Amino acid sequence: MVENFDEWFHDILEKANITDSRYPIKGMAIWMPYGFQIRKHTMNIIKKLLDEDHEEVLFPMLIPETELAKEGIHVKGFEDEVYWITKGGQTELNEQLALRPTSETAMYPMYALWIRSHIDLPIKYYQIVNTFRYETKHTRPLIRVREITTFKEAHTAHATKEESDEQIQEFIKIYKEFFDDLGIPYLISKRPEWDKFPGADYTMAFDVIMPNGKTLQIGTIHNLGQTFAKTFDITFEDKDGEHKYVYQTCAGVSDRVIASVISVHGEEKGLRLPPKVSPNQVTIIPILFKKGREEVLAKCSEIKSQLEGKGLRVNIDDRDIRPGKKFFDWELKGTPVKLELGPRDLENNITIAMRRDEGEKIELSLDDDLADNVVDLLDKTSENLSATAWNFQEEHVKFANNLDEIRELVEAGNVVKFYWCGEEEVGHEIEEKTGYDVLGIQEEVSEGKCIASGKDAKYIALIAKTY
Ligand code: P5A
Repeated sequence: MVENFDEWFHDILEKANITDSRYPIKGMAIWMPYGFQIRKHTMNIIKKLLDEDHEEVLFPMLIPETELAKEGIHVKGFEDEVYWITKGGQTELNEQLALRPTSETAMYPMYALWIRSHIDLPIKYYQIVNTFRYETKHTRPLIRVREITTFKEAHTAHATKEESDEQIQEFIKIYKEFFDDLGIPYLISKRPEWDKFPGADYTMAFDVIMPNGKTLQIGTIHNLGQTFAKTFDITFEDKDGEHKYVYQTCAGVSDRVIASVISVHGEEKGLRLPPKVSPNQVTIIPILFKKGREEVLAKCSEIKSQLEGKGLRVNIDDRDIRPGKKFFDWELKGTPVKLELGPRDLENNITIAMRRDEGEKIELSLDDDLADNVVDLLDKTSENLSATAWNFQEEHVKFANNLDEIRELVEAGNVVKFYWCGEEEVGHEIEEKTGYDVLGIQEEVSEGKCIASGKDAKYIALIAKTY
């Protein structure tokens, strides 16, 4: 477990060549090659999951002020965060243009043109783009950025409320699969009224507990009801000939997903990447002496091809530096399995494998089974990283019976469950008295008394320190 998480996170991004935050605009950073690869593999997973039942599109980045301003609640929610373009060259624009903070108001005027009849529904589009938010809270690479470079946003429209509720369940299922693939545990909750997405009927959120006990929101799913449909006049002619407003949903994940992959699995010595997103799943390290050098290198290439034949991503680190330094580097970069091969191993027809998550050395023989054995080590790595992360979550969600217990438990690095009557003022009171954030409702209950008002509890809710 990492001691000083914020410092560790900051350092690892640079040391592992993930991002460089020295770009001269606050909250905007560069994706470096190693980070870019992790990002690519991560986004490929969510794309594949969405592509089964959604279609990818690409909208312009600029939104005319008149469109952005149309939905009152939405624009109110974002008014302090929008970047504006006011000039084209020397010319003042007739209408200022917003850099999208999210794309509802870019997309929905077009949905109004595209949707005519019930046969046009449902529409299930998504895009992966950069969005801009002038965040006023302390910015942090990947966690709170002003240019969200990896904004996956899905936007759907349906004929009925039931279908839109089903879509919410579908998004929940997709996000579960996504985070399961990454070995990232999650807490799912319904956000309180005061923290839902601006313009939504309700918001479901995925949060992960970071190593320091603070939670990070890593995915949100919103049922927009008919609010935007009414604002942007998105109607369709139903089977009965009546003109009706559509029901809409949207769902998003961001760079935060990659932040969580790094943070949840990382440890003092560096990253521990889940094989599914690791740029190299296997790194081969030749141990080279003058004698037998060519033979060892030739065998390494042969092993590489053998593993690639199983669809694995493999690299050979043949840099002219000490093997110890190579081990150190790949430990830092979190490659899941290392294979070491020296002249003596070659003589004995073996290679020494090491799993990044466990660090134990395993002798594998250099025969036809090698690739299967390596795949097996990678599978075990994925399972172990996931199980370790889920155990951490289980150990860090506690139940409190009063506000003092909440404070004690949160300060000790936990997320805390408590009984809540569900009243908004009481929720605010709990947040004010503790200084923490109510994440949301986890389940409805018919027993227990509210921790603050003493009234009958309606829910078990979650409270935590948050990013
Ligand atoms: C859903 C997609 C939306 O914007 N519109 C389209 C909806 N929801 S959201 O909750 O506001 O954001 C979606 C995801 O982005 C994360 N996020 C951020 N990540 C990094 N830096 C930021 N400044 C930032 N702001 C929001 C949210 O946590 C959510 O996962």
